[in-house]
Amino acid sequence: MDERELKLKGKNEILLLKLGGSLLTDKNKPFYIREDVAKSTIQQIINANEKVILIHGGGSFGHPLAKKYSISKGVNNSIPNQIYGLTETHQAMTKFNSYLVNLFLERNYPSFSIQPSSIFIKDADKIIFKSVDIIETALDLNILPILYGDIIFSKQGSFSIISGDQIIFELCEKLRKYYVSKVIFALETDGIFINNKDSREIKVKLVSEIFVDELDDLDLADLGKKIDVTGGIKGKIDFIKQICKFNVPVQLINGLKENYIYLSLKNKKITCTNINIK
Ligand code: IP8
Repeated sequence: MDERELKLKGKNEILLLKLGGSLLTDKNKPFYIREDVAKSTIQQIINANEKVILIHGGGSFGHPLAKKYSISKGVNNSIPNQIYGLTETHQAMTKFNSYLVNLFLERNYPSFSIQPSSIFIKDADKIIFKSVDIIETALDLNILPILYGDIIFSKQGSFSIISGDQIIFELCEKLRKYYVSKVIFALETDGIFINNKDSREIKVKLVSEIFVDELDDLDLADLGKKIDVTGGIKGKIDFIKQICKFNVPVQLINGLKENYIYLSLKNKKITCTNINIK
C-alpha cells in the first residue's frame, strides 16, 4: 500500500463543488440571481445525491460591495462608512446563501449553512480554521454543508475577504475524517481557454486535459474582465496549484450546460478542463 492509500484508509470520499458567483448571478446587475440556473443547479446536486460540500462565490452580491468599501485591503479610515460596508457585504452574502439553502429545503434535501466569517479568522497572513468538526459532523449526519465567500476578521483587529476558492484550499488541507476525491469548479465557461496559435479564425481553444505542473506555461486567453475582488482566472489557477498539492484532481466545468453538474458529480465524461496530478 503506498503512502496516499495508507492516508486514505478508513476515510470517506467527498466532493467539493464550487458554484461560481458569475454562474449564479448576473455580475452586471446588483443582487440579481439567475433563478433558473440556481434552481437547475440545486436539482442536479440533489439528483446526484453524492457526499458533497457546496461552496459558492459572491457574484453580484459580494463583489460590488467589497469593491466599493475596499474590504479586501482591511481597515482604512479614509473610506467613508467602511465598517458599515463590511457588515453590509456580509449580510448580502448571507441573503444570497439563504436563497440557495432554501431551494434545497423546499425540495426536502437537508442542507445547512455554515458562515465562514464565524469559523475562520486570520492571524497576519495565516487563516486559522479550528471548526472542521462542525462540517464533518454535518456530513456524518448526511447533511449538505454550504459555505460561501465571506468577510473574514483578523486577530490584529482588521478584516478582509475569504473567497470560496480559499475555503476549498482550507477544506482540502484540514478535513480529517473525509478525503477530497475531486474539486469541481462550476463556471459559466467550459474551463481554461488559451490563445490558439494554430488557426487564424478560431482565436481561443479549450484546454481539456492538463497536468498541474503545466499550468504555468499556458498562454491564457482573455475572455473579458468583470468585477472580481479575489482574482479572476489567474487567481483561480494559483489556487488550483495549491489544491493539487494535496493530490486532489480539479475539474472546471460549464455549469450552464445541461446536466453538467450532475454528470461531473457522477464522474461521467464531459467537455471541460481536467487538471490532473501525476
Ligand atoms: O466569489 C468572494 O468570494 P468569491 C466573496 O469566491 C465576497 O471570490 C464577499 C466578495
